[in-house]
Amino acid sequence: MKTLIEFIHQKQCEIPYATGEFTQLINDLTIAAKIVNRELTKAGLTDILGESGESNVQGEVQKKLDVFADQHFIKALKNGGQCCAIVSEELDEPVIFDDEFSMKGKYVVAIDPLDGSSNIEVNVPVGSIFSVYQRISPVGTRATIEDLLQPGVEQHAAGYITYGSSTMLVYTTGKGVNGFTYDPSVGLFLLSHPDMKIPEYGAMYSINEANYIYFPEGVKKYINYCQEHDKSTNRPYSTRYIGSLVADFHRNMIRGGIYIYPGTEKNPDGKLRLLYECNPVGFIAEQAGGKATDGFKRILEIKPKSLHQRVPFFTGSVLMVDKAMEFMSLFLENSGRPKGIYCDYCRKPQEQQ
Ligand code: P6P
Repeated sequence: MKTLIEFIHQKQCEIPYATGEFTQLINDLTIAAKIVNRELTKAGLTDILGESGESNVQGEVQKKLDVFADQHFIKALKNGGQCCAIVSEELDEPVIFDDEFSMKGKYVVAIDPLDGSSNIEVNVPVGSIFSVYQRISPVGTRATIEDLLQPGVEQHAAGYITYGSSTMLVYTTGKGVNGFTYDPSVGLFLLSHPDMKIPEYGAMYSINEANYIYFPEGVKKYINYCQEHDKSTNRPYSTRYIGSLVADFHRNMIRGGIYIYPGTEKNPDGKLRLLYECNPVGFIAEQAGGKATDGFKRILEIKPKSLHQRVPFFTGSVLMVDKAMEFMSLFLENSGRPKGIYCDYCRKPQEQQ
């Protein structure tokens, strides 16, 4: 079995910027992942469960493990010296290092340190998600907000760690997707899933149907399409929704399927964050032969306007995402907005908009 570092060194020639710094950065991320994994596996036994008493920028109550994971990813990236700035789901403001060592870092990182953490106390898989960009601002200076607001097409790497029945690192540097399973007995990530590809079709759709009445008409019609068992084609759809993006997406990576978190009447831009959820997962999806859109356009081409910007998210098997997009395009208002999505703004008479 090939270790992660052996794999990166072997691929070094294929990755133009895979200098030692890049290998170091990926290694820094895995150090934090190992520490988070250790705490997760004993979460039920130590006083690490429960709430930190704080809330994050999402307004979500932070679990103690959220804060723990955030602190360790930031510490690992700072100690490694390759990263000059971080945007994290857990922090309102970006971390922009101003020590000389860190300002020489070539990369900036967007992270969701512990996605799906509300599932921890019920022992459901959670994940960490990361997205890596080369900085735009000069090396040796303090990073700027422009370094962090780059579109997804500029990512140099993206990955997730899924803390499930086994802990896996899945990542891409734009040359395909590879999966590594963690062996705690030796403390190493070992290549277990080389050159991962999402099946172009699958039988699973993942969406929180409790929000059905608030979905755009196109999403409702797509769900109905999945549920209609057409005897001639015998479409064998099932629905699986874990409530943990990384776990739902990883299943779709292996078996095929679609994950949808659409805009709703209450939240027209949906729930998921562009920088540290949709861009990295979308990069992996595309590199594995899948697709990632907001229902209409490619996620990776969206120019971020703010660090914690939300976007509707449709990702997974290419033919399933295409079918869902077909329904989204069929049901549009004259304004071009998806039918069935309203917000206070667009409810106002036209002259006020
Ligand atoms: P809901 C977790 O909070 C998360 O960001 C994703 O991991 C997950 O797919 C989604 O939100 C669950 O959201 O509204 O269905 O509970």
